[in-house]
Amino acid sequence: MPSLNIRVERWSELSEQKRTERLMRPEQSRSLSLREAVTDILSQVREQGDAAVIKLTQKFDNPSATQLVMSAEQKAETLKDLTATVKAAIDKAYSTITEFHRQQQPRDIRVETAPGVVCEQRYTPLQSVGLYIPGGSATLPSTALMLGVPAQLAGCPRKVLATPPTASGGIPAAVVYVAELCGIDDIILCGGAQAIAALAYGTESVSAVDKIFGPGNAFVTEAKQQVSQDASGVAIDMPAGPSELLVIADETANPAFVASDLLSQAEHGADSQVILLTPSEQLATQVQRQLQQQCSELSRQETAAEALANSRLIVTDSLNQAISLSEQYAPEHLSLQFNQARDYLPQLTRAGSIFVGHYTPESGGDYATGTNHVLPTYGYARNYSSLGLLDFYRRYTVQESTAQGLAGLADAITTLCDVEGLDAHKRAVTIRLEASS
Ligand code: HSO
Ligand code: ZN
Repeated sequence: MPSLNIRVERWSELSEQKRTERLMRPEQSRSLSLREAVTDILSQVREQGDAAVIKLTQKFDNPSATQLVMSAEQKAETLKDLTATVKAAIDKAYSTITEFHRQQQPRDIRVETAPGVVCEQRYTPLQSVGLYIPGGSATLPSTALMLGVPAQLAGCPRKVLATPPTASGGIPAAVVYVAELCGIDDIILCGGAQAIAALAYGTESVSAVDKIFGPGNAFVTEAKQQVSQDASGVAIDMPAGPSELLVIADETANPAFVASDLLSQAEHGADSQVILLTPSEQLATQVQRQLQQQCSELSRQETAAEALANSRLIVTDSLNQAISLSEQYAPEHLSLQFNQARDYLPQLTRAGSIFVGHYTPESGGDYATGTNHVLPTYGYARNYSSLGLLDFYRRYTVQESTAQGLAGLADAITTLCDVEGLDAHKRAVTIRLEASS
């Protein structure tokens, strides 16, 4: 294996410009040609429905595709490939993820805000949700769990899962099994922008959904963005991009553990980004050595090596400096490998998900600790939340006032109507005051 392109750098020795560069994400392609290609796919599906989706599926995934919805027979046939070991692993993950998400159930509230005036906040599950599971280089039954479990717990009446078929038309048995566990109504065998279009606009065989969830490649992400801004009225979960991991570690960390975590995210894709921040130069050098050694043993070593070329091993002046740089970067995953790491949690709030201590590998959260692995990337941990049960509901309000209640608020309302110059608004109040006096 060739030597990896990853250096140890001291933060204090970097110029201002280099510092900015070091905390920058790799360029995400939202090129004009990508945007146009996606717009074209969306309009084909909007105009020609199933015929367009099937044609695109034949072109990109399965040359002999003839229908979109997976039949009961196809599901049964696929499930024959499920081994007892994989089934047990999925059952375990299903149980921890369900445990954690069940506790996130929102509660309605009812408040008397003034005498005779009651306000309520209620939650209702989204009517129909579309769960997108990427295909491509890795099959992701874990992502199906991360979307299917909260959709099921929220009680969304219609749940559709879309995933691209292989060239021979199949999808992994593990994904079909997860779909059954989570009570998915239909599995749609298509991927890419055409799948997002089918979910957003509906076709003859797929009815349009209210919200689309799930990660995907640049086409899927671009399609989600475009449909969320057009007249379809569909919502999306979050802008999601390539995987990221930032590790903060000190001399108490095990360099082999740290390197294994960095590689676990690097193997996702050449555009993944992994960063180590440490006040210990010795640790940084040991991790560099470990990366070289462990990477050469991976089946996806080329992908991991490409991702490592975008990655950084940075020596900071102190643990506190590492913490403030992490807050600036706002990583998708943040791993804390130093003693008493929990004590630092109050200072670390800008991350999608935090992994505390030497024995909490990031990959634990990808599969089975119970947290959700659909997380904000690209610095969106500044202002977007990690996916959770609440994302499968919508929140709305109710208010009721008695005649006396309205009388008590009348001065405030009518004065503000005058300030805004809105007579009809004011009249709707005074007409009632007159009627009730
Ligand atoms: N780390 C990925 C999720 C994943 N890992 C799925 C393995 N399978 C993004 O959070
Ligand atoms: Zn992962």
